[in-house]
Amino acid sequence: MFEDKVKQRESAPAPSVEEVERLLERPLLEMVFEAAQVHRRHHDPRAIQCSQLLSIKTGGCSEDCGYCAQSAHHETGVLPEPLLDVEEVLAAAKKAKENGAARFCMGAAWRKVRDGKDFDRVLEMVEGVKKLGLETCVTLGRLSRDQAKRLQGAGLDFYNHNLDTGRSHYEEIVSTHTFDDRLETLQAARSAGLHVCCGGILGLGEPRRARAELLHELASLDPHPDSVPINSLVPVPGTPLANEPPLDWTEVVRAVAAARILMPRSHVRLSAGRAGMTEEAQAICFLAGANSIFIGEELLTTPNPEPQSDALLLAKLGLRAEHEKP
Ligand code: SAM
Ligand code: DTB
Ligand code: SF4
Repeated sequence: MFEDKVKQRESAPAPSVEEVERLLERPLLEMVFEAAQVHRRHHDPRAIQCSQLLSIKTGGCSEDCGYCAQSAHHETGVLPEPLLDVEEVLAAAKKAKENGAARFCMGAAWRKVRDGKDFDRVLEMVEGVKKLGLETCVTLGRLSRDQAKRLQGAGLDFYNHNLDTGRSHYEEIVSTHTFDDRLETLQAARSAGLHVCCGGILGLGEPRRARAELLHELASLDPHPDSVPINSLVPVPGTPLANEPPLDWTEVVRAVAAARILMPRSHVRLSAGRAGMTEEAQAICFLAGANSIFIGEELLTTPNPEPQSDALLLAKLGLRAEHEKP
């Protein structure tokens, strides 16, 4: 079994890119079976962690990420808006809690965090959301160690910062910052004792090898990321990747299964792209170890599945929210 090669101690080297590539090429159902076994050894297989997103600062971002609706480099119809008020954010968080979210994730279309009144306001948001009894997560772009400390002090649990794609494919997708910049921010978050949420996007025109590189990098983080979001590209008109053909659903299953095998204890989140997936494909992803989703009608700027259809799907599969007692 491949799992034997995955060292239980995360300080041991992760499987090489070549090994991960071979893992991704295995017969699909063998991979799913092994991933399901790993999943059951480390997690309650009926429990799904539920997070909800809110875009607290939308659009006008200086970065040129080729997939993103919020980059100022692309004409996507998403107009720049100022940072939301604290009250507005807390009202949305309250609603999210009522709708079954355990974690509230606030996203800002920033290249990096700048000290000043906007950052102070984000700190207030974190404090307020935490007081509502929710786990807190923010994704604000590049971050210094000092800023990470201040977020931690305000009650932040998770910092989301994705590696997005393999190192060799990164420059094809983004030119305004580097893969190493992303790694540096992850280190800053970790240095402040924050949990890290870090994953990537499938379907950016990358070869399978780049997916192997991404999974290798994620599994090389020590300790592994606490949450690993596996996003599928949501094609946004006006972006350079608007016409990228969708990936076959089996590639998503392969990435989820590999993430589960490589990072046995992490939460693997079936993230953006669920609205374009069938119930059957999602079910196989849950079998293969996905144990977290975004709930709620919207992601940041694009739609998520309807809450009623998500509730029905979880009920049909015998799954329940992780934070609700069986
Ligand atoms: N600006 C910050 C950053 O880049 O880290 C935070 C916000 S950014 C929108 C957060 C993540 O959303 C990206 O790293 C990417 O993984 C994901 N994302 C953005 N647009 C997407 C799309 N069209 N499809 C799938 N995932 C997307
Ligand atoms: C993550 O990995 N996916 C989320 C969250 N982290 C910030 C974002 C998905 C964005 C999908 C495109 C949009 O709605 O703009
Ligand atoms: Fe979008 Fe974040 Fe890239 Fe800005 S840095 S363009 S918000 S993904």
